[in-house]
Amino acid sequence: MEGLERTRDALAAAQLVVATTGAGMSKESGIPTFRDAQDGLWSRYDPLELATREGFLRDPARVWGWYNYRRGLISELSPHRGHFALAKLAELVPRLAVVTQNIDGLHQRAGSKSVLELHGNIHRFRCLDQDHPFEVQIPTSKEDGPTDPPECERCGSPIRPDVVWFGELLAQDVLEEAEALAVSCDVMLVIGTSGIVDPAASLPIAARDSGATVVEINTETSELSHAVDVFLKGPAGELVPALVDAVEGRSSADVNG
Ligand code: BJW
Repeated sequence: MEGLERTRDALAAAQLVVATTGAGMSKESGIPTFRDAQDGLWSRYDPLELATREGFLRDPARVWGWYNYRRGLISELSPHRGHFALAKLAELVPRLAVVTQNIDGLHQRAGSKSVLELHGNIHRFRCLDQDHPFEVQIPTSKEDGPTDPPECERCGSPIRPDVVWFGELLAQDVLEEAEALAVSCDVMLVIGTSGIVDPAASLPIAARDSGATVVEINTETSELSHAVDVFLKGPAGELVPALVDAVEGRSSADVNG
């Protein structure tokens, strides 16, 4: 497979590799993507009601209940071979950073050490008005039903998940670090994202414009496919391990002379 070989060679020569991941990375763990026509979250739920500040203000119990349900689902699932392979790849190159849009924490659970979470984390909470952190254990739910959010112990405003909703700014330090990684990496792997949501979607473009080899792994073409150097079509759970196997083969060949 020509694309796999080209990617292997680029990885073998790279000093800094960045893997940007989206919902497709977690699909094989059992977490639905957002925009899949059949079983994507937005085919059943309205993003404006559930993933915006305005939606939360309109119906906090609905949004809080939905996140409790999703957190329960995520807690029962595990990272898959692709997550573990990415953690392994970090041991085979001088430096690797994961920049993820996912809020599920699966990269960390698979052992990835350097993970930037662009859209926050579903297991963390803060208050709506003042961003006070909230560290009380929150029960999960087996059902998607309304539940009132707790109130902030300091200011009384409702508690929300520490994720980034539409129309909200990403944490500035996280975004700046992601942009710095994008413009300085030698290889960027773009795994399982539709490339629709900004500013995450601009990172592969920045990497390409700065001279990186950009490799996309996706089961379908995306908004970013036209801009990448290599498109590897297939599931992350198969292609990331295949890539790591190829790099390991290359490394041992080098060691053996
Ligand atoms: C596989 C696979 C397998 C399947 N293997 N691949 C107009 C009004 C207001 C805002 C905007 C506007 N126009 C533009 C904006 C900006 C907006 C935006 O980009 N909107 C677009 C939809 C147009 N962005 C924002 O608002 C961001 N903030 C911002 O820009 O601030 C400045 C600003 C403010 C106000 C106005 C304008 C600018 C914040 C974005 C926050 C996104 N939040 C969410 C929810 C997080 C919390 C939660 O999970 O509940 O983040 S939305 C959702 O989309 C989630 C994801 O991280 C994100 C990206 O989705 P992703 O990961 O790409 O998933 P999918 O489902 O789209 O794609 C899956 C892919 O996997 C597909 O390609 C499959 O083929 C593939 N796949 N199985 C490999 N096994």
